[in-house]
Formats: sequence, structure tokens, C-alpha cells
Amino acid sequence: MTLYQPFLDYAIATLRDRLDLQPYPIPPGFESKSALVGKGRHQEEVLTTSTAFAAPKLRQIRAAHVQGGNSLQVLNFVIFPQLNYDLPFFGADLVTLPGGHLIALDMQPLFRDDPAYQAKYTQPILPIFEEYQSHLPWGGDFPEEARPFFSPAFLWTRPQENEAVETHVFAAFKDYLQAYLNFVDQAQPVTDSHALADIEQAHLRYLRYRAEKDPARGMFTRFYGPEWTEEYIHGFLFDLERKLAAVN
Ligand code: DBV
Repeated sequence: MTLYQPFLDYAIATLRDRLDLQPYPIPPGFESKSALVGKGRHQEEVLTTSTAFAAPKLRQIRAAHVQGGNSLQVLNFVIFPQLNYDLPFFGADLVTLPGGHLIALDMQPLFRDDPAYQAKYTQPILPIFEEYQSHLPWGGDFPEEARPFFSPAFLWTRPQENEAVETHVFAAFKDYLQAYLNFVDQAQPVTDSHALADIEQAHLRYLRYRAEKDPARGMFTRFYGPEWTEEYIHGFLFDLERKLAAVN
């Protein structure tokens, strides 16, 4: 059992329980990828597996799980709503590297500075955020240009111990996911054409940023090469532009 497998198992079981899950296609060759990394007795297999679903109101629910031994574990889990809902993105980036853990967990807003949007999608999360802040203090240094994509309830922390991940981070992950699914339950379709255009722009802004700045690009390129990596990023992890191009 690896550090983030229980997170992924919990997420899938919860999604099955609360949503009408449908399959979502993973491009051939990207469901599972492995490479041998390092030399001699430091050699280690690095396995990356992908999971994806769709559901009513949710365009793509997807996870990338990297397992490369005790000092390399990643679960990147994102939910992209359909473009006719004003729902935020559910974003979890759970990263374990030789230097420790790096945890990012948020309902990433479409419209960061809109007070009505904050009242709807951030205020209800603040009590959960505050509950975990004492155990999971602010993680410090953070790319300034990423700030518009995170809410005031952004849980960003760098715990040293596995135990903090297995207890507090896991509990926070569960609470954020349940709260997100409450938002999904309540969401009503948007029909106003101006509002729809704003939502599409917000999705594209987010997605272009993440595809361009993906902090895992260097790691994936080292393990699996540049071709596989670019196709994984644009064809699976952040695929909206491809999907829009395919229908237009
Ligand atoms: N991050 C991803 C995907 C990953 C992934 C798809 C599948 O978006 C992993 C893998 N994140 C990953 C790795 C690192 C980080 C770091 C491997 C470590 C990179 C390294 O140190 O070499 C949140 N993730 C980070 C960082 C942040 C995030 C802020 C630190 C990066 C830095 O300090 O420069 N999540 C990440 C992010 C956004 C988000 C930037 C922006 C919207 O949603």
C-alpha cells in the first residue's frame, strides 16, 4: 500500500456512492506507464497510472497516481465541471519528494474576485479550512502567478511526517471532497449566453495555465521522455482544448 492509494480508493468509492459515474476515455498507452529510474541498488520502478470518469454536471474527473518508492509518491486529482455550471474545480495535488510532502487542496474558483462567487463557493468551505489550519500550517513560498487560481480556503502545507498526511491531510481531503459533492448536488445549469461565455473563458484560462506550468513536466520528461509527457499533459491531464477543437 502506498501513501496516496487510500486517498484514491476513498475518492472513487465516494464518487460511485454519490454520483452516476460514467467511463471517461483515457488515450491508449496512458492508462499505465512505467520506467526504471536510477542505477544499481538505487534503481526503482516509477509507475504512473491514470483513472478517469465523467458524471452528470462533471465533464472530467481524473487522477494521475505516481508510485516510485518511499520518496516519490504523487496523487494529482482534479474534477472539471461541465461548461454549463459555475462550479469550481476540485483540485488536489498531493506530492511526496525526498525533501518531504507538499500538499495543495482547494475548490479552485472560476471567478476569484467576485464576492457573490466567494459567498457561494468559498464561505461554506472556510470552517473546514480553519479546522485543519492548526495542524496543517501555511506551506510558504508559492508561485505568485498561481494565486488567481486558488480560493481563500486553499489548504497549502508541507508536512514533514507521513503521519500528518495519513491523518490530517486524509481527513481534510475527505471533507473537501464531500463538500464539493454537496456543491455538485445543488448546482443548477447556467443558460445565459454571457455567463456561459465567461465560464468557458475561465476554464480555458485555468487549463492553459496548468498545462503550461505543470510542475510535473520535468519529472515526467525525465522518466518517460518528452513525447509521452506532452501527450499526457495535453491529451489527458488538461484536455479541454483538444475536446473543444474536436466538436467545433
Ligand atoms: N502537479 C500537477 C500534476 C502533477 C503534479 C498534473 C501528475 O499539476 C505534481 C502530476 N506538483 C507535482 C509535482 C510537484 C508539484 C508541485 C511532482 C513538485 C515539483 C518539484 O518540486 O519538482 C500546486 N504543485 C506543486 C507546487 C504547487 C502545486 C504550487 C509547487 C511548485 C513550485 O513551487 O513551483 N496545483 C499546483 C499548481 C496549480 C494547482 C501550481 C495551479 C493552478 O492547481
